[in-house]
Amino acid sequence: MTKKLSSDITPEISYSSRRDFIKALGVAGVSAAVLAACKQKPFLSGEEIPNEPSLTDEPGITPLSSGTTDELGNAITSYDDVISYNNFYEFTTDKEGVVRLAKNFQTNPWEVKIGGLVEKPQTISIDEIRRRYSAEERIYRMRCVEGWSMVIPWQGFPLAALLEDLKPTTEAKYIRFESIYDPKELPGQKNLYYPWPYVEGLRLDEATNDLTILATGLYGKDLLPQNGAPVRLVVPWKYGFKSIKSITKIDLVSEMPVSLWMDSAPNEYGFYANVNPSVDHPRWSQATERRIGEFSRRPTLMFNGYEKEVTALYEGMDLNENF
Ligand SMILES: Nc1nc2c(c(=O)[nH]1)N[C@H]1C(S)=C(S)[C@@H](COP(=O)(O)O)O[C@H]1N2
Ligand SMILES: [Mo]
Repeated sequence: MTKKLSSDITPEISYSSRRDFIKALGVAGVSAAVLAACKQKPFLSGEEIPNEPSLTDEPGITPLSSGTTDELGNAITSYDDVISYNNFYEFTTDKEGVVRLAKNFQTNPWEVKIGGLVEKPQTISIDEIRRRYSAEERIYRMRCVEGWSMVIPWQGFPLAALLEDLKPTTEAKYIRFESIYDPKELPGQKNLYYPWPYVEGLRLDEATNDLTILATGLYGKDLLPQNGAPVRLVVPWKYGFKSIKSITKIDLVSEMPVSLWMDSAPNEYGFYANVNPSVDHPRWSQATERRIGEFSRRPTLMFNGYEKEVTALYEGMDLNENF
């Protein structure tokens, strides 16, 4: 099998999605003909468009306890966008096609096999995970390496809580995660270009940082398959691809794990993948991003705006080398 030189993760240039457009035009009251004519040139700036999160127009959505913005005052992304614009290559590389293909994906029963360099290896069911670790709400920005971002209200628990129960041995330096491997149910895994299963990893001190959570829900509801049900990682200061979905295996290891992206395009995707506006991707700039639901781009923040919480983790490291 020949490997392509670069991956399929491409910058998001033209998702001024029809949906966003139609929403905005609804507000402005402009005809569909004008929409067609202006497709490539958005004429409304983000500032003119009310970006109210629609918490109540989806049935079954619980009002959020911690408000409708993140700690920087950014509005949370609409539920509709969070559950219908997804990267989940096990289904398809088409972001707007995941939702349909993932619809009937079975995520209960589900087990996570945990082992490696721990005193207490265990296989836990998703029900047991939910019982043992009570979920709290965390509103986090998520910045995809492709140049778009969202603000998502997760429910989850600190990965540190699980690690405490596993009792990593002193040799454990990294944590390695694996997503489900099931080519019969996951059409994207028939694409042999990618080295399935999806693998990701963190350094142990990154894994135990309080920002790092295992999420089981969002917007007050259980995760849907397209968002990585029943349990996925969320590491908000790193590019979205680190936040591995539908986890079936966790191992504590002594060597830096090789992720799916490092394996398929090592010159483009490093182990750390910290959001950093001054380190460009080889094929595009990372200085700005488009918040889904907005039209104009905004500057990307160092560590995705979580500098205070995580800068100390990388003291003395060259972040250009360790991208
Ligand atoms: N197993 C798995 N996890 C994954 C991905 C994937 O393709 N497979 N895509 C990643 C990427 S690139 C991003 S941006 C986020 C998207 O999460 P969301 O669809 O819930 O917003 O999931 C990440 N986790
Ligand atoms: Mo991503």
